[in-house]
Amino acid sequence: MALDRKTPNDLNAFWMPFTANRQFKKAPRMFVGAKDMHYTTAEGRQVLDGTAGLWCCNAGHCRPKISEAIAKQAVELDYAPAFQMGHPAAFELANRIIDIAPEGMEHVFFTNSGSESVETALKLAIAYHRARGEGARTRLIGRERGYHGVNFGGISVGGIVTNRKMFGSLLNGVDHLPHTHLPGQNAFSKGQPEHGATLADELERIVALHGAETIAAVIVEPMAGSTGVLLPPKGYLEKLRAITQKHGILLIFDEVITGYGRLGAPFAAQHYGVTPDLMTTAKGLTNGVIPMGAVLTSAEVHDAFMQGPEHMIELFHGYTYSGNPVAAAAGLATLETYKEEGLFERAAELAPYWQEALHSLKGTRHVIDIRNEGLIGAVELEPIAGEPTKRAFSAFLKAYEKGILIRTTGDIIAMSPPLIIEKTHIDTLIGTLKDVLETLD
Ligand code: PXG
Repeated sequence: MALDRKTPNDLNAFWMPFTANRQFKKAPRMFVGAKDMHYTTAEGRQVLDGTAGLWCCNAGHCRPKISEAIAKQAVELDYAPAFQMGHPAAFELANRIIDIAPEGMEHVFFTNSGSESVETALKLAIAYHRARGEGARTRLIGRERGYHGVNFGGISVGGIVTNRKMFGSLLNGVDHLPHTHLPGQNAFSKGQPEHGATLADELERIVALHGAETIAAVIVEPMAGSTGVLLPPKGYLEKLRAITQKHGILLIFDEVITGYGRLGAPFAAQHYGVTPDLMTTAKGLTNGVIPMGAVLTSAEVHDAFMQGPEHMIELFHGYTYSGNPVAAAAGLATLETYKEEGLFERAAELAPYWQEALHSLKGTRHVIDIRNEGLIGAVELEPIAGEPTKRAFSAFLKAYEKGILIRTTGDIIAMSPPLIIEKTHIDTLIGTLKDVLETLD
């Protein structure tokens, strides 16, 4: 008998990522379709996408231009070896990314995910110094509450305790800056908070402790998404840039969430006016449709490797699917869609409306902080005493029942809708969330 593909016969085999598997499998939530701003559930309900999938479907769902480009590429050139061979789409996509990147970013290394972009950037940083004769620069500096994917380098520089503590001793030679969350001083700030720029000075303390000549790179999310939307205090990123520059340390911006228009500029680097040496990206690069990531580097980083005999491989790193043709086609069609529809500008235009809608939740039951930037928002809830995360997760379930998709981390609700969102959708999203919170225990 043919399987009804909308209701799999058994949920047991698939070990789901970052999911309460046992709970999910007792009461599964399945999407079977999507179009523009909405998902369709297996029961045939429409759910408004308040999160762009997982912060990735910036152009909304099932956009014909992207789907058609993928189909066309799959019948024309399905796969080409990524090492020692090329195909045009990957070169073209690299150029289109550089077209929208901050000045100074000149090269692109393709990966398949944000996590791989992070590993690639960390390896590039260490290898860059070695190539220049500074092989002692091996230390990597991350930040508390930072999220840089789930591979060993990423969780080592990352600062989310639950993602680290199960997995042994991690990379050595890593240190962390303090996080920038100062609720006592900054609660309910609209956009960048006023207080906390001096937290960047902690980098000077770390440099003094270890010696600049042992530090390869500092990696931060310019705006920390996954941990629950923590914005850089005014002046903070500028200070990080100045201190890293002063000590010859590379600055890596992890733009996996902030890249491709989420803040209203192509990248957070432009939004905040601070240019790093390397940038990690993924997600919105292909609208989330085909897995792909990209690391952007300055000419200085790239050129340090371009020495020695020309027949020699310069960098012993790469993936079977680096620059995969179908992914590259998806990336090209995605960037074209963003451009044709002016979606980054649209995000910038909608940001003030989004901000006011979000902050209208101030005073709603359980709400202890609201944070926003571009088309990102977070609503932090007072945790239930002794039961952290439970209140926000109940809100998530209730919101889903009422037809909106939100994300939760800890007791923080995060939202990051597709950039095609209309004001009426914002009203529905925030209005429904208000109802959910007012009726929540
Ligand atoms: N860096 C950053 C800054 C990220 O946000 C990654 C790296 C890893 O990307 P991959 O493609 O390997 O997952 C991310 C991913 C959430 C959520 O709801 C956030 C991410 C992924 C899934 C859920 O906060 N961020």
